[in-house]
Amino acid sequence: MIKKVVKAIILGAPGSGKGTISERILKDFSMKHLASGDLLRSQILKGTDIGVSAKKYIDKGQLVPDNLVLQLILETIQAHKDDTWLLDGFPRTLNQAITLNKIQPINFVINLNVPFDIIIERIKGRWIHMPSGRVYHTEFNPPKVQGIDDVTQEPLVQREDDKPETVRHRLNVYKELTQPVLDFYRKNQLLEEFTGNSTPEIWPKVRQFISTKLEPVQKTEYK
Ligand code: G5P
Ligand code: MG
Repeated sequence: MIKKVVKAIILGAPGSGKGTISERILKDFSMKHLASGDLLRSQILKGTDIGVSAKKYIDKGQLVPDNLVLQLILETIQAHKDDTWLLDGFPRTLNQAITLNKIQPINFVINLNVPFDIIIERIKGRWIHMPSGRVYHTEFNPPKVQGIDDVTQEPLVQREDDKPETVRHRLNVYKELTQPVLDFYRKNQLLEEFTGNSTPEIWPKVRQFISTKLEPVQKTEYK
């Protein structure tokens, strides 16, 4: 059944392509992108109290404590209560999932399943535009001009937590703390799993699935 207002979640290990697939979803469907990582990095850029506290955890590849993340996300959800949105990277702990469940019914949860060895390799080539969260890759999705954001012409940076040893730690944290979140949504029959080695392989299946829930606004062709 196609609904008017939809609340959806996209989950997956660090580097599984949540940001990349979300960008494609946003082009083809009318949704707001609420990404916990982008919201936290924006707090860091602004130098807020939450940003200063969160940076210590993010740079080490640890999860930011639930109380800080919940404060930020619940405020954001409240501000977008009448919108159709896609929540990226939240919830990441069972406690976050249970808290969200109490205040906001969710229509579906997409989980991206990409092998860890592929993730470790691809993250080495990631560059981002910090203020917007736009994501590039030196080979898979290069900017028009090397090191420069296509939209603002501002410089791109590599994330502090993308160092190989930190990425490995993030993947372990994911296995330990976020797998129970997947079980939670599986049990609630909300989880839709997409497995593959690349975004071109996964994206058409995600698009097809979302088309059963939301009317597409356009169809974008990708290489
Ligand atoms: P984030 O920002 O949520 P992660 O760790 O969940 O970070 P991340 O790293 O942002 O996830 P992603 O969005 O899943 O990864 O992946 P992506 O950026 O789209 O793709 C990765 C790279 O691969 C890109 O360069 C992309 O171009 C490339 N790529 C995509 N597809 C392909 C392909 O097919 N082929 C190739 N070759 N390349 C491809 O969270 C960061 C931190 O914030 C805190 C935590 O500290 C976390 O570690 N945080 C939270 N803490 C507590 N609770 C929460 N809910 C939190 N949310 C964030
Ligand atoms: Mg991301």
